[in-house]
Amino acid sequence: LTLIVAFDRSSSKDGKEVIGTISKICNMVSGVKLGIPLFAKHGATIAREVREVCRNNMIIADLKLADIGDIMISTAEVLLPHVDAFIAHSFIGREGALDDLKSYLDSRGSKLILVASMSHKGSTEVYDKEIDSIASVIKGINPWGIVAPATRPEVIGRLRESLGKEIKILSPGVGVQGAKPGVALCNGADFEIVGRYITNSSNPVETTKLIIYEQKRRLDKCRR
Ligand code: NUP
Repeated sequence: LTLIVAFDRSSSKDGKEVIGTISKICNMVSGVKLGIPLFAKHGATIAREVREVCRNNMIIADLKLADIGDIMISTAEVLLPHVDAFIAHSFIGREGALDDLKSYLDSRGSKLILVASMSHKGSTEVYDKEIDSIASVIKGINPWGIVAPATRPEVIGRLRESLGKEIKILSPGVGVQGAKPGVALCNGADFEIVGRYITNSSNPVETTKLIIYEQKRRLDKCRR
């Protein structure tokens, strides 16, 4: 399984329609990523409810943590019982920040995922210019995974080369942001993250099936 679905919004007061949609697709995907707008609206409850309907999926809290270690740890503590992994920015560096968060998450059996580069154009202004420093922060922390852009597959290739085979690479930007399903996988990613293309679709289940089919088709071609 190479697909992670991103849920960032709800249209109801209690978020029940999001839980309904997630429950229909979690058996087809490896993970579910929850975004800041959902947590701002529903708090930790939304993660607890997702966990109840998707017991076997990796649930990722995408709060893009970027603070001093102490605050990131207190933030993670709130969601720890309901999620499996946390996304943090890498540009904040190791000492007093990512090293503390990593030790904390390790001690609680939770995963850390670091943003290495982003899918929007502005990511080339700083993140991609500093890719060597970013890679060195990531090597020093040794997280479970990183986020790298499906929209710039050459960046995925570069990070894979410098960080080795073990680290998981999660790539957003597929669908609405323009990357085609399977391209990031062909360039070294382990998972593609798809949000609005699925969540805004009139039939999220069929759209998920279609993306999985297209990932396979593209992978068959590039692996030949
Ligand atoms: O660089 C990033 N780009 C990105 O879009 C890092 C991310 N974490 N994301 C997230 O991926 C974003 O917050 C959203 O949840 C998802 C992409 O959503 P969509 O463009 O497929 O709707």
